[in-house]
Amino acid sequence: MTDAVDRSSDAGSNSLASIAAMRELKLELTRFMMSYKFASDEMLTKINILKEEFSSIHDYSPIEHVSSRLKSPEGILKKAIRKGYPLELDGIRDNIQDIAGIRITCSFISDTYRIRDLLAGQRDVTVLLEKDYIQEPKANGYQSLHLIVAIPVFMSDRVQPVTVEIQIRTIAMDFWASLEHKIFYKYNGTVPDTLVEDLRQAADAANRLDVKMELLHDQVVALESVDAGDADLFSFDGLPPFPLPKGLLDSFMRGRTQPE
Ligand code: 0O2
Repeated sequence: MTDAVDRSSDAGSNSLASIAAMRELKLELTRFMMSYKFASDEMLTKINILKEEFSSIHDYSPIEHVSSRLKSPEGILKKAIRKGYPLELDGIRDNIQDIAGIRITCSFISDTYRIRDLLAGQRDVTVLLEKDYIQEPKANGYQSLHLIVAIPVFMSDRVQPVTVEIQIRTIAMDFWASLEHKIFYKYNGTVPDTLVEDLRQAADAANRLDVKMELLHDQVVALESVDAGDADLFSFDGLPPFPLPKGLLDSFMRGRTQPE
């Protein structure tokens, strides 16, 4: 009788312990996923600040479009199994660096590097890895600038450096990559040779377009600065005249004409 009572109380405390362990695991998993969401949000804020600042101060923004995604827990697990990483949170955190991903689409090739420099130059951003598939495209023609950055996330009880993958590319590169991605999945990864070659040629064409568009843009900018001449030169007592960016002038003027 006492044995039976002891056994049932053992079973009771075991199941309580496993419920507590499961709760703890759930909490850890939630914290784990949230840390990537927060890191992504922090990076998105930085990117949006740059975008807004450029739009209001300069005449155009080098950032055309920004998107982000978080890998699902299933996607993370699949990748960890595929790559043979240890199936525990610390191992996954150390090995899988694209749980949070941000894609920035720019107008011109030089803008991709400009954005890279502006983000990498921020004090709390550490670039852990850079892969320049623009300078060295992949064999299939894929072009993009990839950064793995770490950013500190301030939680209630800890500061956690969290990694984010940032892909920076032009509109033409993005167009190519999304079509290639669709084709790759349509053929389950085994794309017919003719299509592979067509894709490579399309990537070359996209690159030529990028180069041509940037040349055109540079010519227009050069013309604009000749036209502007000294019109935008400002001078204060004792200081030599200096140019004020046209965007800033425009926003001053807009502010002055708005009713109080
Ligand atoms: P998703 O859902 O887009 O994130 P990794 O497997 O990430 O550990 P890898 O492959 O060396 O290591 O990383 P790399 O080269 O930096 O590529 C990672 C991501 O770049 C991919 O993520 C794609 O988004 C993109 N990418 C790389 N190569 C190609 C390509 O040939 N075509 C296209 N369309 N995109 C590419 P995932 O993991 O594939 O998925």
